[in-house]
Amino acid sequence: MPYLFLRTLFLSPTIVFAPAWLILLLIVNGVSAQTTLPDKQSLPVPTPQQLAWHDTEFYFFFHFGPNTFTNVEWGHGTEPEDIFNPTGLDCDQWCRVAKQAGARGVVITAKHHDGFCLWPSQYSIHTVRESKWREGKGDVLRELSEACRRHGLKFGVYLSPWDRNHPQYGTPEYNDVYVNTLTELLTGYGELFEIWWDGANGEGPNGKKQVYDFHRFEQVAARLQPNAIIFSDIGPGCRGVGNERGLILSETNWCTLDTAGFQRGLGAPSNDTLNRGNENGAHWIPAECDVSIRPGWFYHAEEDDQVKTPEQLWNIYLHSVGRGANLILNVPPDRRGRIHGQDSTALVAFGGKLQRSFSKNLAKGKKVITPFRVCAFTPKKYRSYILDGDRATYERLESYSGKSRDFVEIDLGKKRKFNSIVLREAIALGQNVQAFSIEVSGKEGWHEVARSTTMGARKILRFPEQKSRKIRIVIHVSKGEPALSEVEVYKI
Ligand code: FUL
Repeated sequence: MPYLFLRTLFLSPTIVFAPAWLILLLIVNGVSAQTTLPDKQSLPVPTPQQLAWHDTEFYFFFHFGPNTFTNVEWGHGTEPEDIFNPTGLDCDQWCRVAKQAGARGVVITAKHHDGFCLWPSQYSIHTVRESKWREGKGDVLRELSEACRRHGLKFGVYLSPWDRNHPQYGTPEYNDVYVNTLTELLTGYGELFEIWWDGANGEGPNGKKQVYDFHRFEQVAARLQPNAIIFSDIGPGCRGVGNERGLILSETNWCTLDTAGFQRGLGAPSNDTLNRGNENGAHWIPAECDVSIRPGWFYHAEEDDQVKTPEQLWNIYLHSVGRGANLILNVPPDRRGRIHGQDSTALVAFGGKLQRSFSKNLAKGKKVITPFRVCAFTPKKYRSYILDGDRATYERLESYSGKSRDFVEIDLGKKRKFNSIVLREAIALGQNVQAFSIEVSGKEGWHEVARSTTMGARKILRFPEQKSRKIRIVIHVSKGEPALSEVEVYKI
């Protein structure tokens, strides 16, 4: 039997979701859905929270704080609080730009290395409360989290462990301070989708470095925001990619990573390993690509003419989201507390390109042709779960032998022009595909138009324009039975 349908991504053994003809087929073949479920115990799989995070795909990063006003990237922690004084903070404008760019969430630097808190923390005297801004009554996190809710964006926080201001930094008590500030963030601003931990570990005001109690921080986060994904070099929720250019550098991107013996910061795996992941890594720790729309992370007026163009952003998107990673794009608000016109113009154009590119899926609702007939009950053509536009359904290529060229064939109904394919592996079952190609039927038979290694959460493949009715996704090497949740075909 070449394919088995299961409507659910979780490994439920139930067959109540299967179509009636399939149930009949299973009975006739003497196969139960239960016995055909994959034996994936040894393959790492994402948690439901990580699956939701994969779906978030692209979100904004906001670096905002005293550095915005002092024109530096790393504040010293000695800046007077009054320096922080945005003249027209407008978090709704940030969210509008994020939405128009196609982002699904935002993460803000609640506290950067200078220790200044964008909320009135009880555990610091270096906060918005000590500034003149809004007469010390302001709270950037409150305004942004509420704006996110209004605009349907997910909300997350960056809380730098390195703190160049706090007098207790460098002592064991600082870990309590960090836990307390983390607790304020995790309990005061609604549901968070991501918590961002920077690996930087420099000296504090007393010249000492801190030994961070990350284990305790993780426990607090898991208890207070169980749905939040923790970013750091080595997770546990998602990993950095070893560069701050927003790129997965090769075709290969495994969502799995080995972390034993590694630490955050200087003790992290090599940049190459972070970029590609470990093919047989023990943990599901997928890649998140971070990059700024400007050369710096914070706003600097002299960089107004160095904002990335829509084309550059598109290229970054193809090399991050298009290679199975998530993209966190930094868009630093200016001294007014607004996104500068140069940035918003580029972002709106990029968002339009994104929207247009993926609006007409030529394969949606079309037919998959089974490579061979199984029995009298299998329709030769059937409506497929990989073409239904629903990422929660999938099909497994059960005939996969590990040796032969097993493929899925798609019939677009009539000849169409296309130049891009988007594939989604059913990663809830783990990441299996190691090598695959795309073939298109032409006058002289089938010819290859693209070839790649891993597939993962999302793979965008571009190739010269084709005009054809039929497409094959050929699996060359896979750890186990390949399972696809979506195949989309576009003319971009
Ligand atoms: C780095 C920090 O040192 C930068 O200032 C920035 O926040 C970037 C996202 O992470 O490690």
